[in-house]
Amino acid sequence: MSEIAYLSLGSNLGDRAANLRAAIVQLDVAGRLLAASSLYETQPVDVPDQPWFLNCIAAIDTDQPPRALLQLALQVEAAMGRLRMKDKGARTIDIDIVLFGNRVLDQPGLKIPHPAMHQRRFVLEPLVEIAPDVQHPVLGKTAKELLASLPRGPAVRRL
Ligand code: PH2
Ligand code: MG
Ligand code: MG
Repeated sequence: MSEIAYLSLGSNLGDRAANLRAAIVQLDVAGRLLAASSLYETQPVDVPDQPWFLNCIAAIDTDQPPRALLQLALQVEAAMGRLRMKDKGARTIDIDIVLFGNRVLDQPGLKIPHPAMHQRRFVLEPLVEIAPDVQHPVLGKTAKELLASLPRGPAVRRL
């Protein structure tokens, strides 16, 4: 049985929009693309001293188990020449699994839902654009509800 996974993509080096689009195309090895949000220009969080990001969300219908999907996402990052210079620092492409059906996983290197997704406007705004009613399986709230309860924070602007 296939499941719907929501991936958060981010880029803040090089041609950011081209990087996001290329990553979405390459993710077809992982499943069928159901929807991709608009691109959002976002102020960096956690490590503020780096270029602004473009972020988006892709929804894919996948037969892969979560660990295999993670491996495919990491392979796409590597194929696109991602270098990990600094934790949470600038990168050509970052692909994170934010939701995977209603699964809850806490394994080394693989936490689903993504542990910070409900606090990040750069995740929730594009997620609400394509899936306002998707449920967070631990918090029991929809993406729309999570976004509505966020305090004001770093800037997120839909392009
Ligand atoms: N990713 C991070 C850290 N900070 N800030 C924004 N705006 N967008 C990101 O994708 C992002 C971030 C770690 O992966
Ligand atoms: Mg990330
Ligand atoms: Mg990542």
